[in-house]
Amino acid sequence: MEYIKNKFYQKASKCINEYQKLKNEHGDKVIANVTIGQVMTGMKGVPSLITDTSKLDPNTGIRFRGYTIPELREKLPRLNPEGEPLPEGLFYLMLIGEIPDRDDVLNISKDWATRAYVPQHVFDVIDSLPLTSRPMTQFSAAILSMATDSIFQKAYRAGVHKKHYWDTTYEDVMNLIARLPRIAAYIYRRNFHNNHHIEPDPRLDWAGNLAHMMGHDTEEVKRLLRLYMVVHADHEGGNVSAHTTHLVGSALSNPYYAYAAGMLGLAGPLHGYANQEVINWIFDMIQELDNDNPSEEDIVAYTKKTLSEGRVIPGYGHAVLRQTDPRFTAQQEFAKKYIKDDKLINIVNTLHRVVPPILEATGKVKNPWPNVDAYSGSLLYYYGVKEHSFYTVLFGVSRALGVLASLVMDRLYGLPIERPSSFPLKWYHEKAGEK
Ligand code: FAM
Repeated sequence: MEYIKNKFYQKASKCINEYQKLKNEHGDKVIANVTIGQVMTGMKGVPSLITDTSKLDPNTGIRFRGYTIPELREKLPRLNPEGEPLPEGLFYLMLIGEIPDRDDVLNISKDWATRAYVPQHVFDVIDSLPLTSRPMTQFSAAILSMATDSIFQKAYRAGVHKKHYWDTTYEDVMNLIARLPRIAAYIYRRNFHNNHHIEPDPRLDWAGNLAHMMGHDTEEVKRLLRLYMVVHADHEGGNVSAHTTHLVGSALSNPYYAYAAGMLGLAGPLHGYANQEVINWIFDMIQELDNDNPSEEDIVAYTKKTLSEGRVIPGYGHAVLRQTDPRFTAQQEFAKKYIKDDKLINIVNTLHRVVPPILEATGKVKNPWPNVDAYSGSLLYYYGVKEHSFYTVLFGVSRALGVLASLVMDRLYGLPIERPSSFPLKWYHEKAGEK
């Protein structure tokens, strides 16, 4: 499967010169001013990272190498005309910058199937954790334990030249991505199906195999997981999971360390844990109202009550987006197409109507619209993946595609260690002209 690696190098190596030219010839050019407000609100909008895989527009949402989600759903190869595109195709697009043909995608599926072997000690690490430990704790521990296999780390210690770092990073990244469905499914079956594990089927595609190993071996769940893996894969470079993976990787930590660190960020409730929180929050509402078919008025009242308790409404708001998230819309369209009438999905749709004006009325929420997490849990639940404490693991499996494709490029460009400056609060007071 050297073909994909060679193709990547052929295309991406041209950018090394562009990077060097910008650094050497235009290093002094000013591209932005930074305000105290930006520093005080999480550096939003400060251009400071290089990420080629995708770019987020506040109003139109994510584009992967220039393609919107509806364009991807139309153009990326799929297994059958009625299905969803394979995430393997999106990985190819993010890495190489071109829409793949069907053979390219099937080649990646095969490549990952041959790399999917998970060493026994990874299962031992998972099994050593109590069942009370969260699935994301088990997932990140499992990823970390695979660092024993890092080819990059071995090559670094052997003194390989820095211009070759990308090569062993690529190998680690492909191995890591290939193993994730097996690890995720193992955690799922361990926690929720009495440790009855299901062996991988190497003939299946990456997401299809995940559904199979989780025990949801239907075409419907495979189709849903293919969509899920595509829409969650990347959201430019500044979000917590992508930025953390890049930051840790910038110290030349091996890809297992870098991605495990990114996953610990994804596990936070303001980021990827929000997909679980949405379902937790809806179920708390149902329980409190003692009604699984709440009226619009009940939902409005519960939303306002949550806000009055100083809590956030999960699945709403975004640090960059200022419109409904197209990842939300893609899932909503999927639900419209395949699901006729479902109580949980009806609640999610009602929330979509009532929450934005309530958040807008607070006068402080910059984006009152739903994000990706507002829909994902209800779809999984509908199709029988009801164990919501597991949902962030699925988000994590998908997020590997974008953040690890970027890590290969970081190493190809030879990006340096990241090291912004920090100052005491007093310094900012002085800059503001205060004493
Ligand atoms: N419910 C209630 N208050 C909210 C809110 C929400 N959904 N979204 C923002 N706010 C508040 C926010 O807490 C802040 O309040 P204070 O000034 O009192 O601290 C104020 O509105 C201004 O925040 P912002 O500038 O609009 O948002 P941020 O850029 O600081 O934060 C989010 C962005 C996503 C962390 C925030 O909207 C939020 O907490 N949303 C709910 C959690 C969630 O759904 N996260 C998932 C995000 C996602 F797409 C992902 O990463 N998967």
